[in-house]
Amino acid sequence: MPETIFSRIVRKEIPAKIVYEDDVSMAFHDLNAQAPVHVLVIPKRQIDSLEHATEEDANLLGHLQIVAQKVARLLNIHETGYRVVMNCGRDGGQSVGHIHYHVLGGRPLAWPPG
Ligand code: DGP
Repeated sequence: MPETIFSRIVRKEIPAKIVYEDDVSMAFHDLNAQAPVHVLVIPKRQIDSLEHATEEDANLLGHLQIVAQKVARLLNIHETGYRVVMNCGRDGGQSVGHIHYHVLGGRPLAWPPG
C-alpha cells in the first residue's frame, strides 16, 4: 500500500491546520475546502479504503465518527448541523488512499450529492 501525504501529515513532516489529535486519530482542515467548515478525520494507521477495512478496524472506524462529532462541537457547527461522509473508490470520488471522513458544515448542504 503506497503511503500518502496524510502519513506525512500524521508524522508532522508537512504542516496542516490540526483541530484535534489523539493516539489513533487526527483531524485537520481540508486544503480544498468545500464549505465554511471542512475537516478531514483520519486514522493515524493507514487503511487505504473502506473497501479494504475489516472487522478488526470496526472500533477504529467508530472512533473516527465520534471524533467527527467532537470536531463539529469544537468548530461550533453542532447545532446548525453537518455532514460526515467517506468517499470510496473511483466512482465515490476518493482521491487520497488513506481512509478519511469529511466533516462539512457552516452552510446548508445539498442532497443528493453530485
Ligand atoms: P477524497 O477526494 O475524498 O479522497 O478527499 C481528499 C481530500 O484531501 C480532498 O478534499 C483534498 C484534501 N487534501 C489533499 N491533499 C491535502 C493536503 O496535503 N493537506 C490537506 N490539508 N488536505 C489535503
